[in-house]
Amino acid sequence: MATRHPMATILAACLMTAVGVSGAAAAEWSLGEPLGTVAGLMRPECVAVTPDGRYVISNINGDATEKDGNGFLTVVDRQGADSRLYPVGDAPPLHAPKGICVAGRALAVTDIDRIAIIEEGNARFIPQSYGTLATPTFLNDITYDGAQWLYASDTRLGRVLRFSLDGKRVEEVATDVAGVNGLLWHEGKLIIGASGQHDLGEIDVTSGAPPKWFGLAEHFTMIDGIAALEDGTLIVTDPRAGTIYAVSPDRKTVTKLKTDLPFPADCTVDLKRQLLLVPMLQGDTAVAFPLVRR
Ligand SMILES: [Ca+2]
Ligand SMILES: [Ca+2]
Repeated sequence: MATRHPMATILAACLMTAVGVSGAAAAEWSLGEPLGTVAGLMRPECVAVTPDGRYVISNINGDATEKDGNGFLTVVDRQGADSRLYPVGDAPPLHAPKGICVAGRALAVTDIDRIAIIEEGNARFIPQSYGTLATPTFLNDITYDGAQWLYASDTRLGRVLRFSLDGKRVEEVATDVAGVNGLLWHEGKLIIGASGQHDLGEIDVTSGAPPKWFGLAEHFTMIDGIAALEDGTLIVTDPRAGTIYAVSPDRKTVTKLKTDLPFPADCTVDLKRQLLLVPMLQGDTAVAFPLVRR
């Protein structure tokens, strides 16, 4: 049976409101006080926005590497938070779901050593085989190029992999990237965050060149969520520091937006409603912050 969390009703209410956006060219961003909170989550790692405007939250539920079969996805819609979007019925279990991205009509979800492609309550898992590549032990964030490839960070093995949606192909895009976690496909390039470098960088996947780092390592201890605003500003979470940052479109300026948060993980932006959605992994909540342009 689905459970509705009463704490989610405020967030559900804000799903009905679109916040206005000013048209200023050069902007600085801040975050308002939380508009809503979803409680009752179980080690939430990531929030994604579906094309129809619902929010999907992955719940690791237990150890991040254990194949315990108890991971699940929560959905937040206008009715509130339903603790079980997936799995339901006889659908195959998830273990420790982390990154989520929308790929066409499906959701792609990383789950330790595989990716679940979930559509209409059913899941299939990719890849069919890793072939000669080492099998991942900690697939983390995932992003879609909108055409062909799903890109996923393999944090423990320090790689970025890409997978064809049909599960037939898997390739290494970058290696020797210690602690690679956050990924975002943005304007034809792959933005990455890595704890080894403490930095954000960019990969041109067509060149085969190693990541080009932005040189912002002094600001970060760990980089998890990466989201982009319409002006090219990046919103970045540092879970270890409990902080959310903005990185300017020229990638030169880093601004603290919120501090003292309980492990803010893989965030996403709802551009339509101008909300930043942040799962708090150690708070068992997800919080919606209004994006305020000054
Ligand atoms: Ca689990
Ligand atoms: Ca992550």
